[in-house]
Amino acid sequence: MNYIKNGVISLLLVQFLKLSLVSAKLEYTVVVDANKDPSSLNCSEDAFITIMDVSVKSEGYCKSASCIIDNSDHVVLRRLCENSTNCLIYGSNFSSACLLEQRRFDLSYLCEAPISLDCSFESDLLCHWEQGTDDDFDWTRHSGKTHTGNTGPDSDHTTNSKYGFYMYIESSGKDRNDIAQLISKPIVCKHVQCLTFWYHMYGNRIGSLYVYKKNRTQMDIVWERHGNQQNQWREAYMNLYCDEEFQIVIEGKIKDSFQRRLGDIALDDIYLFEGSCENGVKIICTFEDQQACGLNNAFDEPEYLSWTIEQDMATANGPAVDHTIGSENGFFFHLKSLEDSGKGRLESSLITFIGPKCLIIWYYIIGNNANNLTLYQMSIDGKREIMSVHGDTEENWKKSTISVYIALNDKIIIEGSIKQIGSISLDDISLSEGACIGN
Ligand SMILES: [Ca+2]
Ligand SMILES: [Ca+2]
Ligand SMILES: [Ca+2]
Repeated sequence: MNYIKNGVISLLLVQFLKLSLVSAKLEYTVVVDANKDPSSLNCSEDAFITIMDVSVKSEGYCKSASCIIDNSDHVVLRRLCENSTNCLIYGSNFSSACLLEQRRFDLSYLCEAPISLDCSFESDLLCHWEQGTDDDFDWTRHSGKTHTGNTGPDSDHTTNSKYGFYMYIESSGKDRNDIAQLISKPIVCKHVQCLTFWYHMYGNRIGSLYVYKKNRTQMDIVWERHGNQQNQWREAYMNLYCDEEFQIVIEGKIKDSFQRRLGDIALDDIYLFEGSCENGVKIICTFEDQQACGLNNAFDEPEYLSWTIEQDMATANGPAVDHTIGSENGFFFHLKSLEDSGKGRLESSLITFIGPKCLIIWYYIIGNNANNLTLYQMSIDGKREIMSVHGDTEENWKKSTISVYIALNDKIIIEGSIKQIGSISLDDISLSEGACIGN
């Protein structure tokens, strides 16, 4: 939890988020001819002109290969048009020598309009998302339960009620491996953007949910989940790095099985903002970069054990898959004792990210109820327990949600205690603005 580094930035970004939008762009070309009326460059009301290219047409006296438009004319063009929604270009505006005889050239420009890809699906317009057409079926907008029992959510995520809408893939009547895609408007590239949304994947025969980053030549998987994720809405978040324009494709896929379909996958509350997820609304520790996220082992008592970052512990008394990506390739924090008993303590860095926060932690305890995981908040007034759980017969990833009020320079302490052979694992620890609601 790199609180010190991210704290101030996080608070600023929260303020900034409401204003942060991505852009959609449309490219046009006009022919500018000095011997005719002025040419007009037009964008829609909320879109701004960017000059892309000025190239001399090949016919006439002016040979494109030999005619290079002076830099001063590019400057004039930009001054006349850029950051406006429309402008007029006269041939007489230009002074490049090669344009003197035949003032005729192509001018391509871009209309760039801010759009938001945020969508709660409460309106049937799907915001700036569209149904894919190169797929097998469409996503369905729906409220309340889906039409098939034992799969799908009972309510949407935004309103947590049967009146709120979400999108889902209706699995009944579909063929195995059928896909349905939701595709965003093109996104003008920024260094990094954070995409978050909530998904619901409940049922025995749930297929897969993929997010792709699509550019002109390829589609890359940036996020994926497979199979049953229990009857709850879960949050997905991913950084989208880019060096060119791209679209986001969210794809639901029917399970590769001949059994009756019971795999309704749902989606709600998409949110895209500039900056990385870690610096934005929340601090997230997935351990996928194999960094400890500001959590350090405290060896202040001699018998204390060490937490380590691991993956695929299937054969060594740990989870076979991590929580973030549900894969044997995913990483998590892990504590185990080779002896019968032991304790391991992790301490966060000092937190400067103050105020009411929601702390979420995913844990996996192997062993019986003698094995405990306890969280403390360490403040100037001392140490206070904020969560305590122990192992049970159901070994899987479980979630704990804790509302905390963080004061300046508080620390979070995570203590695992193993008394029976087994282990404790942690993944996807997040700290986000405000008390926990609807988690
Ligand atoms: Ca909704
Ligand atoms: Ca479709
Ligand atoms: Ca992980």
